[in-house]
Amino acid sequence: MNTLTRQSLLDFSKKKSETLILPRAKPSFWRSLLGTALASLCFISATARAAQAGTLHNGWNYAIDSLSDGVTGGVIGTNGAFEFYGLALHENRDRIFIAINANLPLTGYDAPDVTNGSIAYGDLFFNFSGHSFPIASQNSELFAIRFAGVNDAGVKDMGVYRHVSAKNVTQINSGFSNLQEYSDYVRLYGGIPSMADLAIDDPYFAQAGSWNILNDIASGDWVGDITFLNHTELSLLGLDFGYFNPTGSQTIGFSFDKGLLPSGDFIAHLLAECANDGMALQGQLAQPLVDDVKTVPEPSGMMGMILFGLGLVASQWLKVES
Ligand SMILES: [Ca+2]
Ligand SMILES: [Ca+2]
Ligand SMILES: [Ca+2]
Repeated sequence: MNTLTRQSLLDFSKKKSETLILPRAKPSFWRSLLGTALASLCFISATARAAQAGTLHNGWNYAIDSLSDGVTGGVIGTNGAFEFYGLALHENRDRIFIAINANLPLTGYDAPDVTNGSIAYGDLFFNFSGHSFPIASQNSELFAIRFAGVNDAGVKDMGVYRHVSAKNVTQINSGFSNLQEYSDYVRLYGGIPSMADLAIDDPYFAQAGSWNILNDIASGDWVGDITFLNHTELSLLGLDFGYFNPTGSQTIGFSFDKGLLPSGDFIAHLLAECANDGMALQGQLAQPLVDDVKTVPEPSGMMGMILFGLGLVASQWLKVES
């Protein structure tokens, strides 16, 4: 038997249901043993690939935000610079890809009277801890990506960070003091405040309080680079924000090595430095595929041995019968 590739493992996985519903009229020793072996392989294959939660389309997991919760002075919604539309994540075996659709340029919104002369994107946080955001920040158990080089993060380099704590920068970016104040303002102007996959008042975030919106990295350990992606590259990867909504003027995309983040359930989120809009994405990152591990006994080898053994038994059996 040829070496069993990942594709043939996946083919076995697809055939699992067929194997289980074979006609039972003539159950044979061969068939039942082969079925057991196939079911075992399917189990290996299925457990090696974790399912993603969320709104899936073309292999991307999307968080689609309200289109009437971006605050640009007295303007609420898509006519303003701060409207965020959506956040999306795609993964393959080696890389994680992030895409953001919004009206806010990567260089931020020019504002000479605030720190660094612009109100930019805050950092993109990933929380795998199961704790609320303030607790995970306090414990420095966040991961984060600094992709907006002009923002007011407490770390200098762009890229992926771990052991991250977060800080408030709304106070130095003409922003809201707390999330409750933001959502009250949006509602006052007729908008619908949302954090995309999470409700605006989800207890994952602190609501009331003074300058407690934590939206930039305070500190963390840099672990790797990000690579920006242009529109063509994003389209080739299947990105399609237009499937859900009209889209904003800016699409920002980047990728990084998958090994820089853990696997499992996460909440990711992003806020403008003024907290004039924000969005959260819930999802799950997959475990590495089983054929990445070459040192364990190969299923193909096991299958070959089983089939060879069965052939010997059958030939002896046929000799006895004849
Ligand atoms: Ca929005
Ligand atoms: Ca700023
Ligand atoms: Ca929002």
